[in-house]
Amino acid sequence: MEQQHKRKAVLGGLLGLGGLMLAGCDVDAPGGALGWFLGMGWPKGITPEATAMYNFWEWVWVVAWTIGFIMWGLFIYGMFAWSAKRAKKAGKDEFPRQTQYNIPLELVLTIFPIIIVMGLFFFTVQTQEKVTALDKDPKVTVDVTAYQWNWKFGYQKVAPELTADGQEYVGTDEERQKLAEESKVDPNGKNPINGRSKSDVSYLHFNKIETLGTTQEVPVLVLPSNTPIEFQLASADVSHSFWVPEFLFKRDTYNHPEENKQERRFQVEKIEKEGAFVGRCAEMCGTYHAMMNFELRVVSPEKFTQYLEYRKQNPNASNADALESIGEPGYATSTEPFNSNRDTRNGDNFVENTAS
Ligand SMILES: [Cu+2]
Repeated sequence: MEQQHKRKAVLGGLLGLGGLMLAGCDVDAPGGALGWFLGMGWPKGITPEATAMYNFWEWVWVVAWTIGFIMWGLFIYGMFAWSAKRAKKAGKDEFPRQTQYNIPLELVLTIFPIIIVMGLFFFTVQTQEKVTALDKDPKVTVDVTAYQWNWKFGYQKVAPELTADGQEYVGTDEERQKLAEESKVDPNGKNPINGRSKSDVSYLHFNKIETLGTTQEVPVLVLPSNTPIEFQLASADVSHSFWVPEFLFKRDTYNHPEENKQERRFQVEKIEKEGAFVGRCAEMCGTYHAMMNFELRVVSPEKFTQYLEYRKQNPNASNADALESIGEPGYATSTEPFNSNRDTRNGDNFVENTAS
């Protein structure tokens, strides 16, 4: 008994150690032309989470192609080596030696796929845990509200190291948040959903500094580079999905995310590249779903501090003004707004940035 426990403990320890070793390595994917080919058209990621997924994606292809070539090789070899024609020429029977019920072979053919599936499973979980982890100590928390057919971005919290006055910035608009809270109860007493009003928007977040997308203007979400960021997602109507292709990540925006058992938060350790990146809605949400674009504008932390300060000091100025004040293009450069007027049927629903 004692012996058995010991053996179990040793085995457990070894498995744990092996797991740790595997979990500790995040091996770079092949580069160059091979890397490009194995990438199968995926964009290069701009966050450590995206890089982890990209590496995993490429290594899965390495394994898949390797297994593929082995199997094709065996298949083609078998076709020629044991053809009926060849057997006839050699004066042998039509059929080669039959090997069914070969226990060692069948064991190999059972165990190998199990090992492959276990390996894929292990690395999937490992990558997924890294990507969805909520332990990245965010310095900026942004609220993302999706609606048919645009986006609203708001700054919920910014850490002291990124503010001009060195104080933590809390952006919640208490007044509107209180109004939203009151919407839980229908004043006429008609509360059909578990005693709550149909127009309950208490789950939405309202901030003092917000960027709202319109038909004329693509919303530009300004974020600092090299900073941990948390996104909190929600939808004001149907389900949408927040997708920045360069994050290699998307997540649905729900209404009442908590009640719907959805995690509205996700974090990135940092955005490693500055610039403009198009963002899209990735959940079919109605007529103008395909036009529900936004732009992620990644600027240096210093510029971000100036941007935030400008918006704090000039609550009535537009996002474009704030962007221009830090020497950035005022409007989206990665995508264009579309006219969502349903009368436009000539395919000419492309409009210039005209908000100015
Ligand atoms: Cu949508």
